[in-house]
Amino acid sequence: MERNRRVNLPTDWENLQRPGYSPDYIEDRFERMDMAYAPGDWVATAAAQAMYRNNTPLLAFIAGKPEAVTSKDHNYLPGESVVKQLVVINNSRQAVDCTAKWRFHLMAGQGHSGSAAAGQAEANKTPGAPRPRPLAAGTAQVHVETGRQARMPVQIALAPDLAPGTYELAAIFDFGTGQKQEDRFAVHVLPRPDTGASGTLAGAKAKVALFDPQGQTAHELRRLQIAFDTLGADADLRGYEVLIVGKSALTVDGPAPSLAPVRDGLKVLVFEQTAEVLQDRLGFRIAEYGLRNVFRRVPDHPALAGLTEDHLRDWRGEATLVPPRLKYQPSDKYAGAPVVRWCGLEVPRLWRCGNRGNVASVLIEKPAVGDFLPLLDGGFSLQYSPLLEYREGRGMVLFCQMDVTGRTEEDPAAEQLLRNLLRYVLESKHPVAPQRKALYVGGPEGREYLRQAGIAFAEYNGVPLGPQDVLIAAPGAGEKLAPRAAALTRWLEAGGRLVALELEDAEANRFLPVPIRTARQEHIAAWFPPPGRSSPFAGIAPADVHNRDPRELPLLQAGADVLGGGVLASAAGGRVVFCQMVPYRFVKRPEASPAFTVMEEDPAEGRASAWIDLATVPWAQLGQKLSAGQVGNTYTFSAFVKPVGEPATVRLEVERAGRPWDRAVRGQDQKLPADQWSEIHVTFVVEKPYPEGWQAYLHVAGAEARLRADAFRLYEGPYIPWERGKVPASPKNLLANAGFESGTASWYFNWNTEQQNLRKTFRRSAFLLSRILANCGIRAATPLLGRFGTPLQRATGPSLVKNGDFTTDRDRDGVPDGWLLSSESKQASCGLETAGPTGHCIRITSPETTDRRRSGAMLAQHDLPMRQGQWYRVSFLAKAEALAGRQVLFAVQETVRWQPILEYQRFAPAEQWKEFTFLLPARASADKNRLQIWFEGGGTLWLADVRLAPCEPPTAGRWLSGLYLDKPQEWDDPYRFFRW
Ligand SMILES: [Ca+2]
Ligand SMILES: [Ca+2]
Repeated sequence: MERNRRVNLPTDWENLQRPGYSPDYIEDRFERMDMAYAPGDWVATAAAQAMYRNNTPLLAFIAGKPEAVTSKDHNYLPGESVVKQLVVINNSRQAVDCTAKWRFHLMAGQGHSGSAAAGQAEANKTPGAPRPRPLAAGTAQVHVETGRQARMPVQIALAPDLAPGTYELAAIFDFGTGQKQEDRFAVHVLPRPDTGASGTLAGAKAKVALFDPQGQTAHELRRLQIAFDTLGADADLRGYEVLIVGKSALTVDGPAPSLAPVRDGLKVLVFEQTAEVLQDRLGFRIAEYGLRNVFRRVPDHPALAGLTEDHLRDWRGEATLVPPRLKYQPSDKYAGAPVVRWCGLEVPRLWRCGNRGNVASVLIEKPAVGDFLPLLDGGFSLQYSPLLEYREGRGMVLFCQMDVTGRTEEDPAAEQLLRNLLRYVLESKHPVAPQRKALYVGGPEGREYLRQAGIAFAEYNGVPLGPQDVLIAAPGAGEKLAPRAAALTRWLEAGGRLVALELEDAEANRFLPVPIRTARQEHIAAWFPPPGRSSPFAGIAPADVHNRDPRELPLLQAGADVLGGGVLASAAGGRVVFCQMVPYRFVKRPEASPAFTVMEEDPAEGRASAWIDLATVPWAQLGQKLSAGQVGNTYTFSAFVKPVGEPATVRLEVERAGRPWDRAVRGQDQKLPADQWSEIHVTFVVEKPYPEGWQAYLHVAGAEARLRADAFRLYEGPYIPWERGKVPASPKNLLANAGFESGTASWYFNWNTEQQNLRKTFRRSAFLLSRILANCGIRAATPLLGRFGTPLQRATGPSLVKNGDFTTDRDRDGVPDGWLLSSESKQASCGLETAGPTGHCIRITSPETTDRRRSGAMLAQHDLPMRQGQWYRVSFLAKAEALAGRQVLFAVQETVRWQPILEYQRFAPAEQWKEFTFLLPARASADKNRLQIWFEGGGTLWLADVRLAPCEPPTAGRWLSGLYLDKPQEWDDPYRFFRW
């Protein structure tokens, strides 16, 4: 059908005078099912089909085993039993009889390998094809009353000699009503790990060290008969070829070995670490999500031997890296919704309910700096990797965030992956390729980007290249390289590598050995199968070339092996690589965010001037609200503006400070030259009253504009030029703080939205380029190795709380030294106990009462001096019993005027001990402060180890530097829950 085709409607002359609309034609339709086209024009998507299939009055399907009906266990070993249930749900208005016939057979249309999806598609395409011989079959009959459901167990014993491959459990449900339903479930049988190619690991000769305070990984290694030495954090790693870092071995602030020996060839296998460690200690951006499927990015990598995408989903049992329930703080900002800290930012998050079937609980965002090869990826936009190989010097660190260790049930694919990983690091036949030297030739943008990305490079100046050199050629390179085309050809044949960025054929063909053809065409997205390990594009996903800001690029058409529709290509046996989408065309200053500040620097007038950075914002307004001028009078609005770095487009406007926001004047857009002060002005007559007042502002257009502004004037009368350095002769300025000498006071800075499409495309293409260069042997240095051995200091000073561990009570009255207990109720009491995680705690009890406000209890300590703007880390352990009010409050109050210094915080202790931490800025400076923890109503609260210590701002952390080029913002967290 032709969408949005114009359809003329006949004129209904007879009824022309009737009320209501009488449309002449239909053209642009609001394309919603109830508003456009005929119902038959709409085709159900896969999601709609799933809705139809699962939302009829009768529903029958294959479900998980009785202990876990939602489980999707599908990876099995020969000799195991597959246990499922056939579930029949009767939501209809009558009782039904259902006959379920099931059979288990080798998946049609495939041998003992290949994907289930392909096999299923094949089976669906050929309904007449003979069905494979069933290996097991059965029939069950059930009577289900209306509103009830029935579950019929199915158990299939897999023969001990069953060939590995994809099998299928198929069930047909025949209801007495004549309705039939069908369901299929793919079962993947993997080879026994102790047979065939994946035999024992005991023969590995490498000398292995293990750092594993938790001991879960040691248990796995012993089970696999791998010899290792258990080392402490300060051990000397010399003499070891492999270091294994056990699951959860690292903590944020605890000791761990330094990984500097990696540069000399040490191989490190890091098993599952917590989100906190990966983010706070190692500086990764992470996603803690609980993925149940991931994708192969380098399918022929030895770590993935014998595993397909089918095996990498819905693992048996539960993962144990993260607790089954989300750890969060209830947020006052988001109406009590859970918030977590992601990159130091408070972001709302949905609750988590269990880890069943998880294959990767905490994933690492693919870094844009350093040689990181994702072997698997998953999560939002496939931006995260749960299996990431990092190379530096002659060694490597392999991060395994796949949930292979300590599952509640074993999964054969998890076991296969574990053995693959160990074999890969224990065998010495996978040396890390040496680093090469980079030279750059081309325009300034590429050079600036390489600098930002930390790539060490030299300028290409025409000297002969060595076979280990990599030449990065960007637009502008043709001039320099054309005279040396013959030498370049010889160099490429000798082993040289050339990375061509955004080159068009006219320029490239001046120096390349093979002529290419490019065409400027719009590029949005492309799909290609994951490149192999030896490809110059190894580790790159279609998602990395997804352009969220569609535009024309010089796509490769001919003369090279094209990937992704020509956005990538290689020639000369992979020695020439083309990358036509580069990050710096989307964002040039990735660390910038929209900003308005006042600086005592480079003023047009006085000492201070305003500084504006638009980052990716398309436009912004810097202005003031003021009373409107007199009708009939003439006014002039002017300002000094100095674009920085690049010219900027600005205009002046005065508008009504309320609906309909109509303008008193709108100046012309003016493109001002870079790096010099210009005065712009607009003179206008007030033609009508503006009772709401005016908003007078400078409008700045164009992402990434940066400028200074100063000496605004809005005054009655015609324009009077202001010579800088002289006192202006103009009449009274209606603007306050017009020269920013009092900081940002009186000014507002409005901007609409950052262009997330640019930010996201930058992020992905930055990884893309980093990966292409790394595949050529060009690696940016990162601080990663040093961070392993460098614990994070959480607090920057000692705790201000005296006797916070509740060890002393000299007068033995039950109230610990330095603390006070207060309550409206005389029966409230407290006492010290030698119990709890630290061995000492305080118990606070308030009697039950009908009047909650007349009871409850408060534990307080006075005289904690605090400084405005300083961040404090508050931490304590707590548990409670029978708290009528459920919640407990924490605050620090200043006791002269009773203002909160640290904002009120709520927490809900449970019957088990739990640690609570809050990171809070002091709202004022004061010495007479009272720390207070209190609850209303009856109940008992236990507290231990109360600390309050100055700390670094939570927004400052290792994730800000070293591994990524852009600064994280709240909206960069794709798992932010945005309903509040
Ligand atoms: Ca000034
Ligand atoms: Ca006492």
